[in-house]
Amino acid sequence: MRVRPPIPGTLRVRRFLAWVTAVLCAAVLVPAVARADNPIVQHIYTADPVNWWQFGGAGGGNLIANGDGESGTAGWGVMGAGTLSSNAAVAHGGAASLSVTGRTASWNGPSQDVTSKLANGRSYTTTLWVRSQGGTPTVKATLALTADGTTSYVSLTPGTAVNPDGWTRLTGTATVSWSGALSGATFYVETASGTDGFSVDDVSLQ
Ligand SMILES: [Ca+2]
Repeated sequence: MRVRPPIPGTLRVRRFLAWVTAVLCAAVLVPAVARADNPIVQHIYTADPVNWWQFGGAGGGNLIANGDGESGTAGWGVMGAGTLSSNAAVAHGGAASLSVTGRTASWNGPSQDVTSKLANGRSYTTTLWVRSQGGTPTVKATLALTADGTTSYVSLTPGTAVNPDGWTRLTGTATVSWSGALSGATFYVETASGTDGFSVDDVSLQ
């Protein structure tokens, strides 16, 4: 049986120093490699642009573009059937409102895509002014959310009767949340029933 020769003292010290050096090198080099190559670690060190709504905090502006209708129909569309136009004959504020005519279903009305502007789980306050072109329809603002292929509807304001003689204020607060990946979010104004034409002005969602 072979007996291991004793390790001389100087060699022991050298081995210890080599070990200490290796540990120190690893301590310095491993985080450096992680910073350079690991996207998760790198994310901590980079200043990515962050939007206020990602924090779900208070403040921020109106998510509805051209909510006052002073820029024609810019930013707006129609949910389903109907024709949207800028109406200078009636305005709650400024010089014009947005009018929808030719509706064929109660859910038709002025609409706007807000998909990229919402924060999951946040509370939103909606305010708008509505006036009918005839009749006294009950009007409400709704948010259609499509996530993971399923569409759900959030009531943003209670249904409120409006009339052609003046402007009626609609307002409400609702928590907006969804499960999975949000692929679409449409803000729109509709009636509880019927197809009366109506006008909206000073629309805000914030
Ligand atoms: Ca206006």
